[in-house]
Amino acid sequence: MKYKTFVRLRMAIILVLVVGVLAGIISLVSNGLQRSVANDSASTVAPTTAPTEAPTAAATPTQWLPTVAVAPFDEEILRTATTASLDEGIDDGESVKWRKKSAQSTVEYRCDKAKGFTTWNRVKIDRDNDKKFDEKWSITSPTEVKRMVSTADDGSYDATYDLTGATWTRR
Ligand SMILES: [Ca+2]
Repeated sequence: MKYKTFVRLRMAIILVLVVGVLAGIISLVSNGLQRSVANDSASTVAPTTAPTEAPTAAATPTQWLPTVAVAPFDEEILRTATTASLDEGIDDGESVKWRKKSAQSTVEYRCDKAKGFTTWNRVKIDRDNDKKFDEKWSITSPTEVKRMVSTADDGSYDATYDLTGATWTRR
């Protein structure tokens, strides 16, 4: 190696070392400053981690278990069926029909006068307004109710429940 080259190399190494040391000092000083600033404002700094977003709950499939609690909507229907006047409906001589439609569902109450009933004795419920009744209820008395369910909402009533207190019990 020529002496000139050696000198250049040595100078380069020294330069790199000096720059490195300077850079180190600068970074230490600035870190120290930042830390003291951070300490001063630590109490006001909000956590930066965003709360983990809960996975979107999929629509809970209706579970047609051996027993199903009487839902508030069911209670409302039972209450209406056992207390509402027949004057609410349209009398065709044979039966009285009363259709209550909301944005979510349609409930159809019937009183089969020709069969001797004087109160709403049948209810048909379309829970999703797809024009197919999900359920058909037969109400013999406020405590004696048979509930037939089309679990697939396809017009086939494949599950039957009886009202037992605050519970539907599957047959
Ligand atoms: Ca339906």
